[in-house]
Amino acid sequence: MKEKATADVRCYMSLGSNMGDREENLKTAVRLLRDSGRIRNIKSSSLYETEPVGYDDQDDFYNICIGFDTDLKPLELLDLSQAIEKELLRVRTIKNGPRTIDLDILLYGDRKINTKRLMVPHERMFERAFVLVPLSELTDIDCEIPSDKSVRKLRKFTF
Ligand code: PH2
Ligand code: MG
Ligand code: MG
Repeated sequence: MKEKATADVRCYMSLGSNMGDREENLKTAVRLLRDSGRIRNIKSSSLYETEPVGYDDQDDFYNICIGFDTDLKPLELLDLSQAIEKELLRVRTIKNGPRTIDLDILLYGDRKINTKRLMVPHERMFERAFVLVPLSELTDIDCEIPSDKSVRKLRKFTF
């Protein structure tokens, strides 16, 4: 019997960069997600410049959020994200510190996932304006947006 294809799930991700060519890093990451062939109908928020949250002594970030459909399972999506971070030469040094690229899974359909490797919804997303402001361009989110750090809309983001 032919195996039934897995249905696509709508997911949301936050992407950030504060090292090197920030916009190009975001573009490369989104293209690599698309070129995996497992991610469809990608819609991006505008591009934002944002003050660092958590660890202050670093450059401002460029942040976007994207929404897409995928047949990847949550941990497969995490593996793909981490492979892309590796490809863009992300080196993990300081926690919350500078990075060429960071891809965080925010929402995976309406699933709640609580494993050692992956928490969905993302555990800190509701404390972060740099996530919530771009995300609110893509989907209705009913929550308060913190205003302690600046989140400045720059322009439309194309990849
Ligand atoms: N990512 C962090 C910590 N702080 N601040 C901003 N503005 N943007 C980020 O993407 C970001 C951050 C950890 O991943
Ligand atoms: Mg992050
Ligand atoms: Mg991360």
